[in-house]
Amino acid sequence: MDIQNFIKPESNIVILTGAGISAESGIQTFRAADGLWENHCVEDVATPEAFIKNPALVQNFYNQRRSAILSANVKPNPAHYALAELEEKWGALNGGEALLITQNIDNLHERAGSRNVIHMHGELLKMFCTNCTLPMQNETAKKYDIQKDIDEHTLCSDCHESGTLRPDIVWFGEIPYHMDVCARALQNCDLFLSIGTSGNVYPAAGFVQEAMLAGALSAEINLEPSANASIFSTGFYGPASQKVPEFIQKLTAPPS
Ligand code: BJW
Repeated sequence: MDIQNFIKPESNIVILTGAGISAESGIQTFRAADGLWENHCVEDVATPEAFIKNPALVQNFYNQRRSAILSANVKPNPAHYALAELEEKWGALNGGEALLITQNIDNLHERAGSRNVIHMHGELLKMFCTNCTLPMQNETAKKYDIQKDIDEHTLCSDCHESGTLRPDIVWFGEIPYHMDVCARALQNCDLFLSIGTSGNVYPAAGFVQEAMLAGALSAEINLEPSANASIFSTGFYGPASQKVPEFIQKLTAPPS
């Protein structure tokens, strides 16, 4: 299917990215290889219950991943740059809007130049204080930048308690951020593009259905068909660094 010929002027695009877009930048995907981190199932480390039971273990998981994304080897790849260029050009070319929603907690979209990024699962370089935050108010909590490790001695600069800071990550059972913005964009979307996500985690995995029920076309770009591949209008399979720039080049080329 040639998506380009179906995109009319003033079309709105919603792009959802997952761990696969950052794989070629040197960041391991969430469910990579055996799905284990130091013999713990990754799903079991990314929960509020795990944090209450063993905060040091959970902080260690995120401390390691924070230092990994800050390492000199980790850089945006051509897929991140192509999306930043799309954001910059789309309004002028088409008159519509392009919204980037990422499940990723790294900062590679911003480093590639994307300005308007929704981090629905939070950000690894931010933290908040559980003592200063009302229960279930993670989204509106005061966020602090963090580049170093967090441990039981890290002090909150506001309440001066120690051991109360946690990474600004949406864990299983918590409500993802900016759901209202996502729902509005999916309602008004003409093309939904999903990149590098396995389609296992909701609500993100259900976005394709929401967009299609509102009349959108949809495409996925992934190494292999995702868990909900059969729902998409079309799919392009291969490394994101190659397939995303190809797709965006076609989408933004003048009609022949
Ligand atoms: C490449 C590539 C290359 C590789 N090029 N591609 C039963 C049924 C349905 C739902 C539930 C259920 N039981 C519980 C739930 C809800 C639960 C859920 O979905 N659980 C599932 C496991 C079933 N969801 C939640 O709890 C969410 N909250 C919620 O639902 O609240 C209720 C609510 C919602 C809305 C409104 C009101 C109320 C919260 C989910 C939070 C997820 N958090 C995590 C961890 C934190 C971040 C972190 O530590 O990294 O977010 S989980 C983890 O999965 C992480 C990711 O963002 C997320 C998605 O993973 P992703 O990105 O798809 O990565 P992978 O590794 O799975 O896949 C990578 C893909 O890339 C693969 O397909 C590769 O092939 C591909 N790839 N290299 C292109 N080079």
